Amino acid sequence: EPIPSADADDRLAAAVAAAERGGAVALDSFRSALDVETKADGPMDAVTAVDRAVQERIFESVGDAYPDDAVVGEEGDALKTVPDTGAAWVVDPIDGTVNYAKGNRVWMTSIAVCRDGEPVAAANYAPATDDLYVAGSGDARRNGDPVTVGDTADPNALLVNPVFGVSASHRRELSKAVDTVCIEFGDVRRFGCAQAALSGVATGELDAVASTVELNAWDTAAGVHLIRRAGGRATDVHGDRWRPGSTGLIASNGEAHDALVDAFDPVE
Ligand code: 2AM
Ligand code: CA
Ligand code: CA
Ligand code: CA
Repeated sequence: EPIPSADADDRLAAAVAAAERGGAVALDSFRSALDVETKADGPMDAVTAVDRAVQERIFESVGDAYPDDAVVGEEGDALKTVPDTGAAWVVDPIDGTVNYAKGNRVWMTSIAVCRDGEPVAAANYAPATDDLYVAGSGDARRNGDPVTVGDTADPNALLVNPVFGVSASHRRELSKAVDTVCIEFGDVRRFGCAQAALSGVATGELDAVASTVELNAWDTAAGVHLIRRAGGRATDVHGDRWRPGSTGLIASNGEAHDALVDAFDPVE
């Protein structure tokens, strides 16, 4: 584990404030009539004007507090990758837009702070249920209470979220990953919100997530930091320590991590 930088906890406070402000903007329009637009990957790759408004609100909040930090975000022409040096904020204004647009409560406003390319603070806020998951240099917490990953070790008892989205370009990867869980592990859970699944691993609601496809930092960094601070493990698809830009993500309670890597590693 890298030693989190001394300023991680100052930025965590600002990240929580920004996630709550952005989340409030999203909650205002939750379960109202929305114009849902389709992005490059088809109908499951959705976006609304609310996604953009939330990102704007968060960027404003972060820019006021830390004007010299880099800011990465899913929407618009924001920076898309985490720089290798310095402090960078990684923002997913609404993670789980399809759930959000359908009125399903499982969506989050996600913010990670990275230092030299490694997440050091995280705030995942689920406005519809008012659940807040945070971690800086200390314990991961849900609504203020310390949380730890679960202790399920038997592969046949693991609840696994295979892949996050179902983009047009990754249908086959999803079906293979679901197959792998059904055959080698306990059962499938698909939250429809990457950060909710990762937050769930940090609290023991879920045992693992497994993605073999390339992921963006806003779908991963905050949740990976929460899992690490909760005692779990996060690697790429080959079992090497996860970093933004890694290929795939296996994140788990740590108990059956090697079995997960073996099962999902595309090199058979
Ligand atoms: P999003 O809601 O921010 O787009 C379920 O679809 C999960 O996968 C969500 O967390 C979603 O994030 C994420 N995801 C990432 N890339 C996606 C894509 N190309 N298509 C659909 N979902 C995607
Ligand atoms: Ca999206
Ligand atoms: Ca997302
Ligand atoms: Ca999003």
